[in-house]
Amino acid sequence: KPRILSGIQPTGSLHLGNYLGALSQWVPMQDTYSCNFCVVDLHAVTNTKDHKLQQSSDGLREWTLSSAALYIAAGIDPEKSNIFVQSHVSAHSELSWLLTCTCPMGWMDRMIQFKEKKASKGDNVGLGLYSYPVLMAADILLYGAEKVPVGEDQRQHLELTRDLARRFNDQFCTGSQYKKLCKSLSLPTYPVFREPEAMIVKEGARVMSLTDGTSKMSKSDPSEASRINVLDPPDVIRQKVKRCKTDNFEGIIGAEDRPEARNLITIFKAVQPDRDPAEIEASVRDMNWGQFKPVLAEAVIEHLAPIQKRYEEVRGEEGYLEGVLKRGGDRANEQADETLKRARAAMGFVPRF
Ligand code: AQP
Repeated sequence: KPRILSGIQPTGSLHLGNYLGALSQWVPMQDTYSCNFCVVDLHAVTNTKDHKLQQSSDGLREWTLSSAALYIAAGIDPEKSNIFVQSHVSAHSELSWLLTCTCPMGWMDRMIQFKEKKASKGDNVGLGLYSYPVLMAADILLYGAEKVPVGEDQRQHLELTRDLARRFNDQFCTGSQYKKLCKSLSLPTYPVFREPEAMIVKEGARVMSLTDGTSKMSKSDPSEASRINVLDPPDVIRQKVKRCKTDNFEGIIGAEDRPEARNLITIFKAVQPDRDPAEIEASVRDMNWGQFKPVLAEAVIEHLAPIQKRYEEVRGEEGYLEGVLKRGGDRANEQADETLKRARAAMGFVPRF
């Protein structure tokens, strides 16, 4: 089966955007692909001091475990897919350094996401955030992933991954020397890295903030009211939906330029995947906001209920989650070490005695 790799940063409690845009999209991939889903905690620490993560390392620990448990609760099956924590596989950090040393500064200076974050955070951005795309490249290349499910905003980072793979292969994996070396170490002679392809997640899966329909729902938004967390209790969901931003147009469907309305309808459809989208629209077309909001809240609550229940079971069963992460980490280490060993050898590091 072709390999896939994806992950979420444990920078907070996972929200409806992470669930609809990532987790729920991963679930059906398990039947077609050999999947690696990791909790990317090394990426999470690239956030600098204005971020809530800095308030306590307990936060990182808890969000890492709760994210992994939510992967399972949302339908990622540890028997089919490999679930692990990024920092449990030290090859990610090491390959990231090797790639950092082959990456021209100019390539990094072009990264749009860093420019945007720097513009909004000023001096609060750290070196880790700058070199984050190289760590992401290491994540992908270690497992020889053929496809990477990414949002449109990550497309440039995936292009960088392809460029880094090609540059490394061209620089270190051609010529008779390389082949001779591989043979002497009993390693395969084909180039170390596979160039991955983007699997762009469909546009409808983008969930916007409840307080501003033009910016995406995000863990790092300082306002709790801006997002629905997957683990929010029903009353909290009702309150958040009740208070969310709307507009003064009549009816909740129609007219192009209505970001909040569009977002709420998108959510309403996404949490009822078994219903026909046209029929869903027809059922709420004549409602006003006061009528629609409770209906929306109940649909979200109903959709999340089984996930929340499963989450409690996963967290409640002593040793279960740890066992899943241990097995996942062991399998990931095995695959990653293989690639790292070849990358080290190709660059000229003396093999371990
Ligand atoms: N609002 C969203 N709508 C749809 N998909 C989303 N994702 C995130 N927000 C939305 C998807 O979730 C996956 C993991 O994201 P991440 O945690 O690695 O980073 P992010 O995209 O930066 O997510 P957040 O929630 O906004 O986190 P912070 O605030 O820490 O930066 C990705 O597949 C992403 O597309």
